[in-house]
Amino acid sequence: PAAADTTAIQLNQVGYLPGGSKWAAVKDSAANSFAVIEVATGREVWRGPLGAAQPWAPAQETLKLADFSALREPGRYRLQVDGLPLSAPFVVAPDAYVALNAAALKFFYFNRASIELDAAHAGVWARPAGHADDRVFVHATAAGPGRPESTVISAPKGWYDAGDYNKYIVNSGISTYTLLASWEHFPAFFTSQALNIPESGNGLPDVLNEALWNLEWMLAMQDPADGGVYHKLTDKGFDGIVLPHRARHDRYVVMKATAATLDFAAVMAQASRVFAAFEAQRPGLSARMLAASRRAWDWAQAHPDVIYRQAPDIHTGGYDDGQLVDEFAWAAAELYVTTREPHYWQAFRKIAPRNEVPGWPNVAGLAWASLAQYRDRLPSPADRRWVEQQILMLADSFATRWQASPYRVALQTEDFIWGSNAVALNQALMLIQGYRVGGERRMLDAAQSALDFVLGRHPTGFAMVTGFGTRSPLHPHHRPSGAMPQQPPVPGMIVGGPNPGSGDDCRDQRYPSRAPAKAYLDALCSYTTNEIAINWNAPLVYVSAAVQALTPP
Ligand code: 9MR
Repeated sequence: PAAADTTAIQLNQVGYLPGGSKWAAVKDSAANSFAVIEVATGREVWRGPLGAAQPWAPAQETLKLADFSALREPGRYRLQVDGLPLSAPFVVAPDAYVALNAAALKFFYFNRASIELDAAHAGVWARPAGHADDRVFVHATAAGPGRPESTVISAPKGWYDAGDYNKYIVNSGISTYTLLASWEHFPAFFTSQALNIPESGNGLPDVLNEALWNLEWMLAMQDPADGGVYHKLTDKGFDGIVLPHRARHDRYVVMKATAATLDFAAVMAQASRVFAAFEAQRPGLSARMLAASRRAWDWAQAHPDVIYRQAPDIHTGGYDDGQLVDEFAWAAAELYVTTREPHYWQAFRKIAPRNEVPGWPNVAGLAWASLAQYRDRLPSPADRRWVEQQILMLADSFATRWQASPYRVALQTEDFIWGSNAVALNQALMLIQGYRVGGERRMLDAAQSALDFVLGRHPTGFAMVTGFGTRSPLHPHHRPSGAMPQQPPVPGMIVGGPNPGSGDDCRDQRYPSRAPAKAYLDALCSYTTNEIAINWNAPLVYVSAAVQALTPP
């Protein structure tokens, strides 16, 4: 039979929790009802009315919604609408997102630098070690009295950023934070998880084992002479589509800059409080991280406006951000929560930026999320109310948009930027903070909808995570996957998603649509819509764990 048309009836192709909300989007059709069919028996187990046809601007389409939230019985089903092909199959299961979460986290292992991926842990995606990064040159832009140009330093480990083989502190910051926050907010969920990574069983939960791989690299990116942090460790240009051990070019640490240094300070402060509970397994690590964080903070006080600028001989990712208030606020907030020293709280209060959806250039939301998590550490009840209000205001605005959206997502046309799938997930992450603070069910349901969106209730008909769902990306812009064309892509990777600014990265292949929510191409060349990245996978880890852990049975 022909491949299912996953665009006619769009739903979460991975599945739903018995107690979770369940929505599908149906291409405008004459039908006014839908049925849920059990796959094994062909039996109709549910019938309900379709909503009214409504246009959704980002996709330039008209859709009807099907709500089958009340279907709680575990099983394997399809949706049926007269005149349309059957939907992709999906499950209702109490552990619907457990395997997805594990794969999303294991992606970080697959993207590790400086280690061989052996068959015992990596299966068919085994590969030799790439980039030892033990002989890295100090670039002219990073030279200082202690480390003149061309000094050789060692900064191994860490994760490759994305489909490329470079390591960027700014993007590592938000990604590592998000994994550590997953642990801080849902420790029970992650305690029971076994990922089969080399460190599994060593007494640390695997989410922390994985985070530590990157934290150890980050520590090596701090200049011991003054506490400033290099912006990135990089080749001069991007590699071809080869496995990492074949990508042999000189590596450089480039320019100490304020955003990188503050992101480092924030994450090290957070990591310090997390690893304080594991002193027995990692003696001294927590204290070392806090000392590194304080030194980075001090460097940023003395160098408050060193904006990263790409040197003419460096052509890899920029991650340059000219707006640093949010980075200062985030570092101050994390340092306050960890140390409870009033001067950090004063520093935060003085500049407190508005709560907004997080992304690598805007980390304000991360500060608010940590302050909310530890609001019992705030100096006064008024401070506590202030933080709760900031969390609830943003979450409420997303929940309101979700409710009013004919497609049941908070995303609007302007949210379809590079990495739009992660915009949806980071909105969900902030909705979850709202749910955790205020307990309003619609905030959890709206977060669930964002997960549905990236898992197939998506106008492209794709479940946007490799290896999951009926129709998922087969050609992500990911060098290891592209270099092993005989294997399916590395599993558990979320691709960037629709990006109407996609331009001409694929000269020989056409984007099927320029509608903001549909400008997506499953092709290796499409780095603007089909790349993968650590900062997109991290909120997939967070949100899938949160929805799994928080949804009532
Ligand atoms: O995610 C980044 C996006 O916000 C920027 O618009 C884009 C262009 O600068 O870069 C994206 O990040 C890429 C990085 O620069 C290099 N590694 C791959 C990243 C994902 O595409």
